[in-house]
Amino acid sequence: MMLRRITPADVAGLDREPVDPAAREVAREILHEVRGGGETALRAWSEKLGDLEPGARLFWSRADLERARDALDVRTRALLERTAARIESFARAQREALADVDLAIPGCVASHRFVPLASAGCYAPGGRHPLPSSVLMTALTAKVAGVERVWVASPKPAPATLAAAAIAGADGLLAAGGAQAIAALASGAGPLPACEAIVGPGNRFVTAAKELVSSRVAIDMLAGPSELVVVADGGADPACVAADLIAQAEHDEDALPILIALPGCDLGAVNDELERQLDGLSTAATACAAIGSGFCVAAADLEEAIDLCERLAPEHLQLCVGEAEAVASRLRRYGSLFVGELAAEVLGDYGAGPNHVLPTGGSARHQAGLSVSTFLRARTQLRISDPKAAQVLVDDAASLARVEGLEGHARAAELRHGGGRRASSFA
Ligand code: HSO
Ligand code: ZN
Repeated sequence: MMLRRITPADVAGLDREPVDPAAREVAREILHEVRGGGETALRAWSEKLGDLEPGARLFWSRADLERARDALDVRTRALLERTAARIESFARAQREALADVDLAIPGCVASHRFVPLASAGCYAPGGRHPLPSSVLMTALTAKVAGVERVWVASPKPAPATLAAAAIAGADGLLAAGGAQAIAALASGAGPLPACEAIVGPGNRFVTAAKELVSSRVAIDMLAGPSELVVVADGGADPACVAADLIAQAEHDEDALPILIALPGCDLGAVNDELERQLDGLSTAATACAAIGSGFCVAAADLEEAIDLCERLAPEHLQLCVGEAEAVASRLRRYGSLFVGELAAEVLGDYGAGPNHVLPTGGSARHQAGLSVSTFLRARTQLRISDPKAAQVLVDDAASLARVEGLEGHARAAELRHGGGRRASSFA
């Protein structure tokens, strides 16, 4: 297995279309039916698509989830709890960094307050590789942001997924997947409330459905297959470089592993390591398919490597270079940056702290990954503290209103001259 070599000139932006048009049409029909038919339509679609055995449980209550958590083997439970604690600490620090504002300007206080959304639906894929880590990343972050009702949706949930939902403090779990799960999260069904935000990665039907509901609810992003760019110099360990590329590649046949090789990086050794490490790996078939569409590009120097990274704006960016901090300080466009060979991307996947739900397909140019901000909205407020001091504001508003030809605005402002009718209450 060898990474295809391309030249720096051949590197286009990642810009992959996040939504497949065919999936969008399927999702549109399912959304329409579940929105109209509620729980019955949701169950029917889940059974038809093989996500739910006839008559099986569709909704797991908080108490059900806690029972699943208590039934989990102690080691896995402790592992999930330790991981949750790290993700939670990071999310709390993020929340505390978002301060409310009260700005005093003459006669007036302008404020903003961070207000959490009321409800959130957190999707986590099921299938061959259920991702309890993604349940922790999304549901815990929503709870730390202050979202009152948090539901997880995941088809055929594994015991660890149910336990992770309990550990994250989720209020319930919908055992459904695909567009029908997104439809139910957006519209509500049975005990599941209509959610104000829907987050988390999923397959192309999930992504298409998220796009379709995004005019009614907040979404985190339209996530595509995972991608990783490794920048490696002559000192990089070929075994680490290959292992990092394989770790992303094993997610999905469409995942995209990319190597930017600086002078001195031993490409032959990296390819040998790919070969060696893929041999006998349980996920080799998927990883090989992804590595087949990945590529390697030799950068003439650090400047060119930085330029390539900025052009790609990848989801994950791993720096296996000697002067990692210096390079890090020059990079802007990435979902999450892993500074130095020891800061392996998989440590981020599994809850070192920063979230692993990240923008893909080059959207890191304009978008951030999931964080407490995904579940918060800054709402602004205005107060007049001293009507006399606020006179300039009143006069300017009236004047600007007349510049715009909006006489009604001008009069509404001027009625506040000197504090308006309630002037005495300011005395
Ligand atoms: N690399 C994935 C997250 C993940 N990896 C979950 C393992 N489990 C997207 O950041
Ligand atoms: Zn991963």
